[in-house]
Amino acid sequence: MTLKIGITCYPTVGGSGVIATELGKMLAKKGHEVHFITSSLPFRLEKTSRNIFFHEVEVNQYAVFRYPPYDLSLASKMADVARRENLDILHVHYAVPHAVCAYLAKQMVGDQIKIVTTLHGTDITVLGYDPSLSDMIRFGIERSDLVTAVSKSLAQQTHELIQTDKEIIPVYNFVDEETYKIQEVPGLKEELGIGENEKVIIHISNFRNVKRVPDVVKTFAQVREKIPSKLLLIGEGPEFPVVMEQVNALGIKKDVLFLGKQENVADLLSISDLALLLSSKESFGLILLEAAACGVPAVGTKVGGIPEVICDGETGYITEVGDTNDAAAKAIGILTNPELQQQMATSALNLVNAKFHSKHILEQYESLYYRVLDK
Ligand code: GMT
Repeated sequence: MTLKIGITCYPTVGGSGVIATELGKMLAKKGHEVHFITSSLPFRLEKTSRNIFFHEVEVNQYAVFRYPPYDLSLASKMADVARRENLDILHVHYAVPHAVCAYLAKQMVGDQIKIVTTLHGTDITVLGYDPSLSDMIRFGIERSDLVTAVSKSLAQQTHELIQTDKEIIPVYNFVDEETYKIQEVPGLKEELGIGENEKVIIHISNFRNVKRVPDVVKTFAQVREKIPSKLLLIGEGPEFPVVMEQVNALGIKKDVLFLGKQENVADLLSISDLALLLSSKESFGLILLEAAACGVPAVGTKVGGIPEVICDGETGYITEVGDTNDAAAKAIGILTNPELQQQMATSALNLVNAKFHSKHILEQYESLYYRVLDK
């Protein structure tokens, strides 16, 4: 039986936006009708295709409103689309404000529509510490008909931090295996000024404080002393100037490539030998999965969901937050041992297929939709 599903996410925000959009695309391919209800076209939704519809949330700028009420406009749009299109499900990504808006919409249209909320991390591990928000987050979670989290760790953290008994079902993130795969990208290393014999280390993030990008640079500086290598820094965000200054101060400017926001992440991963994600908070770390799918081992920190994505000693290594000496030693261990690097690449691919395959994750979401609808 095919379903009519409304999806709301932050269309421009990293991993959660990517997962929501890719899930919508896969559901549509399977014959479900998918309605994106977002503030702008999700960035991975290049064009609308069969079974995919986009409903833009417009915020009114009436003079009477000092702050334009985005949340109310969203709830009202959700209710409008749900009624008009006869939606079965509103699948929202993030408890605040999206689950709360969905609840408001449900109050407007009636109980037959079910709310599925997926927690991605930031709303719990960052906003959850704010006492003025935690009640609202709990409300959004508890009023949802079904709640998922992108890792077991996030599900557990939510129970502890938000103090809720609500069942939270871990459903892992996934990648589009058509895009993220082992492939040759001839000429790209040369185009970027990287020597054939140089190793490539990659870090991709939004340069927020929790990503600890300065630790990535410190780790790279140690690797570079032992191995000819380049660091690719992809993305941008608040810590960007700090990192630039650090790179200059360390005198390693010629070996660090600031590439900013990039569309062709799979290509850049294809020329990479190692991914680094040394965050202090990370519910999953989608980039680690993208790297694994491209056969790139990773070194990541022992926080949140990272140890669920990196299989320590098999697809990469886990290190303590802030221990850049250990991270560097582990990186050097991989980069100086081609046999180990190859073994880890193979294990990473096997892990993606066994634990995170998109087909399997899609089936999990579908069966949860049927469960919540009692079908
Ligand atoms: O990491 C961010 O700042 C962005 C945020 C997002 O909304 O995309 O990422 C969260 O969701 C991703 C997709 O589920 C996860 O891969 C990230 O680990 C998670 N970020 C944090 O937990 C800090």
